[in-house]
Amino acid sequence: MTLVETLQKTDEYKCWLRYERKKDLANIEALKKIVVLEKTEIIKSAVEELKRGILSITGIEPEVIADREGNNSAIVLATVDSSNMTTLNRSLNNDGYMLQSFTKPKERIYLTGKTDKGVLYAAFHFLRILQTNRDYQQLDIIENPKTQLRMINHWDNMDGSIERGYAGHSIFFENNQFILDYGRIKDYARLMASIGINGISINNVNVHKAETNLITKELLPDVAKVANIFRQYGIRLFLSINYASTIEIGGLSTADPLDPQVREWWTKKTAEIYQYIEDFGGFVVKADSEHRPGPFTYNRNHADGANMLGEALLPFDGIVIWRCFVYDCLQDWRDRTTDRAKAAYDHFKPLDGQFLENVILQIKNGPMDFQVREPVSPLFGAMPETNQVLEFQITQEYTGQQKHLCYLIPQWKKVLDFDTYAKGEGSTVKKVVDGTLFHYKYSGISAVTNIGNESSWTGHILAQANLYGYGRLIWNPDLPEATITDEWVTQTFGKHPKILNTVKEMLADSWSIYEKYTAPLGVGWMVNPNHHYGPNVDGYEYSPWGTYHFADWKGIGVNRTKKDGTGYTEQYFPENFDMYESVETCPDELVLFFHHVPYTHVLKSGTTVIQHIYNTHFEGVEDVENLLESWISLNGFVDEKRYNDILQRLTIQLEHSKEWRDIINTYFYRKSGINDELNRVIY
Ligand code: GCV
Repeated sequence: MTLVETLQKTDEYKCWLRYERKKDLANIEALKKIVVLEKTEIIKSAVEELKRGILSITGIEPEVIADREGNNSAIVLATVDSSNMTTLNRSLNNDGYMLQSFTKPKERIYLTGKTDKGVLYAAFHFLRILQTNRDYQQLDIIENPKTQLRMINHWDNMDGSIERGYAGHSIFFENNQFILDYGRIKDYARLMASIGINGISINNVNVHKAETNLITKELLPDVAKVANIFRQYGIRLFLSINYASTIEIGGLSTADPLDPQVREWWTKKTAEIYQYIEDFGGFVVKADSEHRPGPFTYNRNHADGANMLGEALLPFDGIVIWRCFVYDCLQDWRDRTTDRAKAAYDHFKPLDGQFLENVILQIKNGPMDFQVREPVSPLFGAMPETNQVLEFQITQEYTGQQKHLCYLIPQWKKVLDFDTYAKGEGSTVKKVVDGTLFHYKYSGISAVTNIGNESSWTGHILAQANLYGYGRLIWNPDLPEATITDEWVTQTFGKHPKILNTVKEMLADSWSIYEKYTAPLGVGWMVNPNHHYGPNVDGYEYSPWGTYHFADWKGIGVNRTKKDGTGYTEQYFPENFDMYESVETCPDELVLFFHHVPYTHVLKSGTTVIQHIYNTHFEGVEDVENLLESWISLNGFVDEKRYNDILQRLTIQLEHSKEWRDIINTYFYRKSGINDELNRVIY
């Protein structure tokens, strides 16, 4: 048995596609036959998945038959065209589908997609209904994804390592070669398609020498093999490229985007890529940031750089995803007007309207870098003439590195629901990135994945909830958190109410618990240099001139006001500017992100800043103790392997949360000289 075949038998590997046996579904006539009205590669995947799922859930091995007349009870798979239901076209967008069931005269379940991709999504939806015990006999559902580009970014390097990866090595690369473990890549594609992902970039945005070669004829055949698997699941493959490829592998002496030779090189290179991969998605680019090359070297701007690539991709319907995470990591903050938070807006806002139609700007959710708590980036909504994509981080770089439990759906929902006021009230981020606010040609949501080659994919088994939840949330940003969590827990652990209620509660509180013992009131960055794990108040590597929190003996926080600070608040539309500019109206949770205040400043909660720091750090540890107890109460309800695995992580979390508590409390006690009102022991 191969390694992947062994893994395929384990619950942790199957994630939410466990297809647990349900006795009450053992004798359903409609599940015994599958009628297929159109055959494409993607519909073949849908049939295969239905067969696998139904066999596992019911014990029935469905037979695939041709039956246009409807004489049999069956599941019927069709596209709108093949089923002649053309009126449906008006109700469905490209990836949309309909689920309908009838009990008379025969039991028929129709899974109808606008395209074959819709059929595949409908098949996964139907299996979800069976897995979560919902009524499959009364189906009348129309589903359209609200987000057009639903993307996953890998930060995988060709040596097999993963930048900010906490679940083992890459599933694609090892020793500067492709692994081409088709079984694993296919299972990955199944997991991703089941939550609606339609684009995956497979390599790190920091493109080193080895990954630069991915677009050479030596490696493109292997890239194409991965793309072929993805295609069967409706996923387009993207590559991160080295902006200076013309120099690194093209034999030119420049990467100037306006140089005709450079442009010609990219045009030819892009055409070559499409010879290998006909549906290649396009390029993801990190330029002029953290030592990456970019157009600045040639006194060109980011529109010049992105448009050069856009032009090369345009004839093939490819797109450029150009990241806005552009800042000078060696910036000296001592003048107190320089502010990393301002960088993305300062670089990109003036370029609005100058990008080609197939260029999309990818913007991190916050202005800094995936901290536990940040305000929403003011760039959302600020560029009506430029396609925008939102970037989240599923991998838990600053949120516990998959050793700590931190369910990120509540954080992401807050971002998506944030009102930018770009076109008056109701201009939420979700409306910017679903393209409806400004009628973008391309828009969507991306995230850095948390998977690796460990048996559970995500290291911490409960971190699978972040991956699942990400896909479900971006399909429909209005889905309630509770719905997503219920679905995930039930599919992952079964339907026992004790498991459901306990795990749901643990997940729901986990982000705020993590915040309590790590990052008070919007302060981030108090982590060890480079690997970013564990407490170190002044540790972050890009703060050589001091700290990112500006704490001294009198107070703490960064003054980002227009009045006398860095002026960052000005980047927001007036309603949000007003809210953040005044310490009176700024929400407590972000007060130290926007204001420098004395330790004795009284928060809206009624406590002083210093007392809040002490309290939350003590509370945070107590909360982790409760998480651990909750999990222990599930002993016997969850299989031993997964139970012990999670137990072990929560035990580490408890130990490390104490370290956070002690280091942070001691630091601020020594700095401020103010005692804890409750006289608890602060080392
Ligand atoms: C891929 C942060 C991370 C880097 C990452 C960078 C980015 O700075 O620490 O590892 O690089 O973000 O998003 O490009």
